[in-house]
Amino acid sequence: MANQKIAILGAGPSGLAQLRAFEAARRAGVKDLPEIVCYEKQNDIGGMWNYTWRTGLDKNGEPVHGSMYRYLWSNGPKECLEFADYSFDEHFGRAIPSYPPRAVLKDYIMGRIDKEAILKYIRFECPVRWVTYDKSSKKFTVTVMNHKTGEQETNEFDYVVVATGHFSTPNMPYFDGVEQFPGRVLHAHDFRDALEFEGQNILLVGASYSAEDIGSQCYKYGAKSVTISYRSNALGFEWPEGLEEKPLLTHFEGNIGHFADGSSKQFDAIIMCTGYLFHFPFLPDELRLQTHNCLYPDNLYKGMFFQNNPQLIYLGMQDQYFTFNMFDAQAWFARDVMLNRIQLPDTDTCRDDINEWLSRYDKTESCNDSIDFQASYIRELVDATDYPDFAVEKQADLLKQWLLDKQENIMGFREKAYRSTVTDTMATELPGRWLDIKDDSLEGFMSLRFVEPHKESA
Ligand code: FAD
Ligand code: NA7
Repeated sequence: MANQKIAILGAGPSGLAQLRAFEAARRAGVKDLPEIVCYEKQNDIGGMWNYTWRTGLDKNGEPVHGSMYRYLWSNGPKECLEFADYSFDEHFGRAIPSYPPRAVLKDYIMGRIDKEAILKYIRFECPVRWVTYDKSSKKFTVTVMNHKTGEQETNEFDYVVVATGHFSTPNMPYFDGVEQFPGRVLHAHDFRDALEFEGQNILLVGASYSAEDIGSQCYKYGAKSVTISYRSNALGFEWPEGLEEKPLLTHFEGNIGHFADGSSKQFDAIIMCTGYLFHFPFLPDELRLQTHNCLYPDNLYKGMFFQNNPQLIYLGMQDQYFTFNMFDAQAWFARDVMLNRIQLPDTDTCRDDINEWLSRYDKTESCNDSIDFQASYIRELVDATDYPDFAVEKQADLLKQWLLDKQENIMGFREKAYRSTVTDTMATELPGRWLDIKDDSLEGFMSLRFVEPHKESA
């Protein structure tokens, strides 16, 4: 192993999980570890959780990675993303509510990183430009642009772990007349501050997490009206007055949007909440994962190992009910394959296994089925490694409750509290309505007077 080299592309939660997995092995006394280099486009760790005010291009002229915005609060209970080897209690030293704002979650992610042990592997401001594979040497060549030196660098690796995320390159549809729309037209990727839309009539196209959350944000921060236009299914929540759903937008005439049901409305701004493209501009076709946002991308054995070349490993490419702990489960499994502790089966057996998971996925009908599906995927990975066991099935139950809570009150679900499956600690409650708490900073949130949960909800 010692003379093996591994490239990790990206230092977001998935890339960090991979670094942490090797670090855990080192701490457990494994001596013969491979050499690791992690290339990161940004100048810090944290991936999507780094808030940036920039849109378009970054200071180096690279596409801005960040899609997160001010006032973003966790959209799922923190109890369902808790690291099994680093609890919220360990980080904060006391119980906090179940839905923290972005800065609080980022603080938690960063808290687990032993900076001294991990940062030395990361090369910041080094976007990966190109990756090739040589069949005879069985090695990858990775070329990066080092913006710190202004020079390109090329190195060879035995494994490449792609952890570059998939919520960064906008899927931007066209609607007739949009080019004449007189107001702002942007994608959710470029949305930064809901206050920009205070007093405006805004149209959100798309009906998934981004539309739900950006719509709620804009309502919270004073938009005059929010209209969500859906293509397949409405989100279907009981929205407060001022927020409504309409079927698909057909076209614009000036600032008037027309919808499939024949209705129309005047808008000041349009936000396309139409999802993201899987975009790997640094990969040639034969190495490139081609998929859409789903729970089991095809051609990935165990959701990670590229069928055409299992030395190429993709982390975090699934749509995500579970996040950080799923990335950990993947990273530990991937590490054990790279350390030869787990042997990958032959190509046909991998294909059969992928097919088996895809056919299970085909049978999922409801959101609850999807949650169970992802939980069983994680269970399989966790059972195969020494990642600390955690109650993924109980977390799946919490996610099902989360869905019910959103149905009950889409503007108030973040006031609910859940019990940690890792430490058994019951979360505290927010001291007031989520709608009324406007400061999303770490300091502001941690200085709130959290309320001990009522006995019955505990
Ligand atoms: P990312 O976090 O996207 O990190 C990828 C990293 O790769 C980045 O640091 C990027 O700079 C780097 N990179 C990209 N291209 C290159 C390149 N060519 N060369 C070098 N480096 C590169 N999850 C939750 O659990 N809770 C939430 O509330 C939540 N809210 C979300 C809200 C929004 C708006 C979005 C977009 C996502 C949200 N998510 C949420 C999901 C989020 O994507 C995951 O939590 C997590 O960030 C995924 O980690 P990742 O490491 O796979 O990808
Ligand atoms: P998603 O979950 O991939 O959803 C994309 C949505 O956009 C979905 O409702 C799509 O409708 C809709 N869509 C896509 N193309 C179109 C067109 N052409 N017209 C109308 N509607 C369209 O992306 P999100 O950004 O919501 O969420 C991604 C992550 O970001 C998530 O993890 C969050 O935590 C934050 P469909 O249902 O396919 O008809």
